[in-house]
Amino acid sequence: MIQTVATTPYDDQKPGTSGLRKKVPHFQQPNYAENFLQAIFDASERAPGATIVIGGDGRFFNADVVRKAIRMAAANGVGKVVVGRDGLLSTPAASNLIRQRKAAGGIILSASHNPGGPDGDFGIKYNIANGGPAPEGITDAIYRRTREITEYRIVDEDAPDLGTLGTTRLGEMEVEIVDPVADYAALMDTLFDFGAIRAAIAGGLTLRFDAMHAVTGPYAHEILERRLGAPAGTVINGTPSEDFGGGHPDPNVVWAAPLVDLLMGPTAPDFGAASDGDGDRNMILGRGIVVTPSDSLAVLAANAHLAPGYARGIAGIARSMPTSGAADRVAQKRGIGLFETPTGWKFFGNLLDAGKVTICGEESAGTGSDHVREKDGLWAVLLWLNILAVRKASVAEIVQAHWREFGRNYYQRHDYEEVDKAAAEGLMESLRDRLASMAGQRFGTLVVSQADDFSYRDPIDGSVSTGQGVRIVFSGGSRIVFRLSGTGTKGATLRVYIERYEPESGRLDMSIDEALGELVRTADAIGEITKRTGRAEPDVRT
Ligand code: G16
Repeated sequence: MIQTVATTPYDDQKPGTSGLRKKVPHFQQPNYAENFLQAIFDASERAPGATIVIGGDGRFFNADVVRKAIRMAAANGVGKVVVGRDGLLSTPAASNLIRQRKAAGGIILSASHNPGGPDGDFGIKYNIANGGPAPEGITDAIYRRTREITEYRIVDEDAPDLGTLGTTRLGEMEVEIVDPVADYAALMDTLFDFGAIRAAIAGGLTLRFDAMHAVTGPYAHEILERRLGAPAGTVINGTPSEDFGGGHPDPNVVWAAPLVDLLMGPTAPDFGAASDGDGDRNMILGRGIVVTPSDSLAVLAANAHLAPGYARGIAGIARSMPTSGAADRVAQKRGIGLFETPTGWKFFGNLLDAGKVTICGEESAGTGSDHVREKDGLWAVLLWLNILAVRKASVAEIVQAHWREFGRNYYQRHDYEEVDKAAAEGLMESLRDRLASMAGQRFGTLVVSQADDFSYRDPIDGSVSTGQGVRIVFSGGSRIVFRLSGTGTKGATLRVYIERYEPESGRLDMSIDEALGELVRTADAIGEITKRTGRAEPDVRT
């Protein structure tokens, strides 16, 4: 029986860079999750009887909200829901299922790389029929709906057991519980030369994959160990846990430090990788080297044709604005298009749908292609493995050869977390106020050549997104970018992105401090970071 439950709006349900993310206790307020879910059902378009995909990264509160979403879907005219067993679906696997099942959309429950548990973070995101995150027009409509909502609809029957595969009914709606891994693993098999990778592993290529107690564990066990023959133990922290083993499922040098230590140490395997809470981010390492996400994007774009799924070459590359220009050099040399978008995977969707780009990437550890409409951590791992298997060179040799051919974009991101919101906003506002007068100003040896606040006009649908980050470019091409994160759940996170391009063959092996030291000092001088935030050092450097 359908129940209509009276509710009152919350005023803070505006989706950020990637859906609505808040602390778990915040989400547990009466009707908080229900209001947002109802707003999704109300604001998104779907034909009567349409299919919806539902799943999440397994964090605390995931199964509760999966069950709620199923019961609300049944009360909102959805014809069928496809749900990952135990409520689990990695974000790229959800994107794939939406596409495979021709679903009208999907509800993905995740706060990505943010910590989980009863006091951790939770999130709800809506993806559209192409499998990608809803564009701003739809997230704005969802937000507007949350401001005026007066009731939500839910059936009073319980949701079926999430652990049992197969199809049942809930009211008028079909509920299909699927193996979360099967379709995704089959897709990977079509893109990569599993035979070549298996042969390389059998021939001695060693690897380690850290699933960080998050959703990619079952995917990595199936693909890396069972299908590609990597020995048991290759996948570590491979059982999803509700609080990610008490850690941050964030694949970077801070939160995946044990993996980094292993790859830098005397018993290092040839290849190391990690993924995040919902499986869309990746970190790539080789023996003695951490590959920055921006370099990884450039190397993958330059070598993708070595994998069967991309043998005909790639149409173009897209990167988010703060991502380094390393991929631009590949696009330029190969004569293919390069698109610079605001931060957020949702901005790649139109370009991918229009066939303008094949590979996309972001400095925030995201890379992916037109096989789905989300970034995809294991996809990046498998493309790297395919390249290693074909080129028979080490990760370090491949990266160094890449720098020799294209030059090196030295790059670092500095994060100042949980900064006072007003102070962070004041810092950005002050920068914006000074933009017009900045060109020509000298800081040490650096002279500003251009300064602006990035705005983007989508070349496909003409939509415009303004205020996407302050860019200060110096003569010679070095640059500093300032922006506030759209994924934090407490205070504000200031991100400062620092980049220097170096084409000289004798200068490809500088330390990061040597290459970027002056720019880092200049970022503080221009942004007045220490003065305004009270922070002398960033919390995280990636
Ligand atoms: C999300 C978005 C990415 C974005 C990242 C960081 O990733 O999908 O496109 O780059 O957040 O965004 P921000 O700098 O605003 O915090 P994820 O993995 O958190 O879903």
